[in-house]
Amino acid sequence: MKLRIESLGVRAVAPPMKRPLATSTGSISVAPLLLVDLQTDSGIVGRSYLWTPMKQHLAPLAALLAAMAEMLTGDAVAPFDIERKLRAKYTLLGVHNIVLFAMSGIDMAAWDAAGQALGQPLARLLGATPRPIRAYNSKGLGIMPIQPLVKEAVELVEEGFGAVKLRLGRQNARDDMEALRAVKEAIGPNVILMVDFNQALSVAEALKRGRMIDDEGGVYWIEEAVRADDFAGSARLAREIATPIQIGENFMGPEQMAQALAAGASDFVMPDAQRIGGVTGWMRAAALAQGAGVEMSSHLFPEASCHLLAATPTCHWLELVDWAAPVLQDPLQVKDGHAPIPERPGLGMTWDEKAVKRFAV
Ligand code: SMN
Ligand code: MG
Repeated sequence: MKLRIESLGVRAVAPPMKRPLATSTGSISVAPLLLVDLQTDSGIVGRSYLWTPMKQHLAPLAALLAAMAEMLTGDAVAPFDIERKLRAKYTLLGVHNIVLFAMSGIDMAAWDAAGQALGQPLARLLGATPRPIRAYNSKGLGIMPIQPLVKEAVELVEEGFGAVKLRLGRQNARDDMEALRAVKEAIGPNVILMVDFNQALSVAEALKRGRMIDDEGGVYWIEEAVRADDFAGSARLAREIATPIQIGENFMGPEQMAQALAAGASDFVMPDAQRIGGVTGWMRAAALAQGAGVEMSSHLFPEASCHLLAATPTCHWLELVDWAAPVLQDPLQVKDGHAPIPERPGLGMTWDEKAVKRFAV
């Protein structure tokens, strides 16, 4: 496999979300995505996509990708080499946030190209056999009135899942607890329920609500109760709250995940492929979770994450959202609460070009 990078194409799309989502940070109803096409000299095109919460964030991310592509033209499609080069070029700017997102997008597209060149799905490239990965339905269940919330909870389970995630972080703790009880009752005791505060709480408030959730019982994990980079505060929660504490979607690279693990910031981790450094960053993070004996789930990007979780020693849960499905020719399927890993080479994603045109921004 001796592919070289010829060029990089990026296209911005914003397909509507079937189930809009209100979190404690605001509401989203479209999925702003940047579709990445890594053109190689053999004709193989490596594909990945990146997500941002607002359409307005796509242009600066696209500009970064274009700048990186210029630095990589003619280089081998070798993800570790690409990582080393880009980390060196961006050290003085800071390998964080959207710089890291752009690097992750290129990394995932490079691994996809490698998979295509070898005719193997990414999971196999990583040394794992494709198998169904246990998934929770993470669509919807935002901060909304009880009646539609309860209806949506039932619908999400009926889509064929044994686990769903409820967003919390209302002004008043009692209102959160009311929503939690209503959803628990609607889905029954056999469906697993995670809750996600999206960093809404102070440490004191998180301790208070965490104790209320402990008393209520039946919650599988409490996600991002406090500011994502407050590892000390999160560690206090993990010590004092019985319900497992989950963080990780905002880990900026494996280095930050190492710091969180060292601080005992959570019981579980859930890195995001775009923030942890793509496939390469994920595999380094997976070794850290193995060393710490901590279960590791994914955040968004289910198409890539199912491959990654298959190769993760402490594989826990795949977060299933369908935000990219409108622009994919073969969206991920779910059966009996599991996502089967497609046998198509690489990440197995091809764009539905008609839909890409329709949802272009
Ligand atoms: C989340 C992430 C990104 C957008 C909306 C909601 C949430 C999750 O934190 O974990 O799914
Ligand atoms: Mg979350």
